Amino acid sequence: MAPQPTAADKFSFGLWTIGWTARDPFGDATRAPLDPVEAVHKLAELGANGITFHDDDLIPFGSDDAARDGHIARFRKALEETGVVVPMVTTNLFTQPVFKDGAFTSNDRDIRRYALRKVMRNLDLAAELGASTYVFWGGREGSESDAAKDVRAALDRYREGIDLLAQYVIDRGYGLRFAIEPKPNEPRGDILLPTVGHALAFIAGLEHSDMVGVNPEVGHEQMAGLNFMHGIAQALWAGKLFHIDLNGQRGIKFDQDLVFGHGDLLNAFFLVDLLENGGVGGVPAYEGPRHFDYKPARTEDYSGVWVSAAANMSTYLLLKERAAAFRADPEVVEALAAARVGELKEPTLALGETYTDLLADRSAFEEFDPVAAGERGLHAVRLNQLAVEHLMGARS
Ligand SMILES: [Mn+2]
Repeated sequence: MAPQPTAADKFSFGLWTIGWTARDPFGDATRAPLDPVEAVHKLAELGANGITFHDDDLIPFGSDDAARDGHIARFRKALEETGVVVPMVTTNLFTQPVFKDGAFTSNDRDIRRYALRKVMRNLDLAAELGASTYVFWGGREGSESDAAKDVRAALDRYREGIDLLAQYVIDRGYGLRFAIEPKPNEPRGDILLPTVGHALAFIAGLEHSDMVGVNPEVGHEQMAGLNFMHGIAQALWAGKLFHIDLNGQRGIKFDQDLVFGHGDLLNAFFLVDLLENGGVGGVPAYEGPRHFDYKPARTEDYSGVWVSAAANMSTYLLLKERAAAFRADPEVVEALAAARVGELKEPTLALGETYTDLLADRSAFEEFDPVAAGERGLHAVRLNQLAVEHLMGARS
């Protein structure tokens, strides 16, 4: 029996996920457009508590002010009726032809100025709706031709754009934090800030770096062949996990946006274990929304869309249950000790010890037997198998 989500689980979905009409590069839409009002009501019924959107998901591109106000009013009413919240908002800087060479990093300066204005207008709306996080996915910030993009100049313009928008948010008192979403490629041949690591390095050089973090997406890191749980751990270590996009991906190929857990299930298990049990004393390491950025498969009609939306949440909750059982299992506790996992938390030098003391410590070198130490087993595979057995429900 799949566990039922509640608002306390903080599950949220992008309007563009459940609302994807399944148009892909090779085929037309297989589903009719979804009314955002229906999306809000349906998500509330399923137990999600948040909905997120790009400006153009809610307000069709090119709408005049009256139409824009109408779309926002209907959406707000649905939020009020259901109690669904808007934890995060983002900007579409990729669909329209104007952004074919990027937004903040387009070679065309007029387009860069237009992109900033498009974001500023949507920041006003994000603040109005009570969002706390604003995501930047620069899907078109990149190139296919290495000759056609000065990458260092593009990074200067990227920084200029984020610095300006951060200043705008500060001056308006919006209280929003920014989260940059890395992706290695697709739709561009190569995208700037391709991984969590690249984004963290970029953020360190920003004027208001304190208010900028990352929004890593499972599939985006896995498209680069990386271990997503490791990326999340480093983002947490840096204090920069401001938001997360959960989905599934099977290896290095196009961006699949599968249901969470429908790709690398074992990595998803360790991810949920980290998020839910990775804080000091086994409390959650991350308190923000558990946001799903997936696409219901093109094979699905709307009943399948809602089954897949529910699947994301129940998979997360099942993994959370399994991870709790893993942590509570005395055999796992013993295996963790045998693998000396906890010992890594102990600083390598004692409190107050200096390198002079280390040099004087004969047991650290002269009397140390590196051959014997190299022969000691780590028992890591046994620990991993215990995790697999818990994941498969073979242990309770
Ligand atoms: Mn995403």
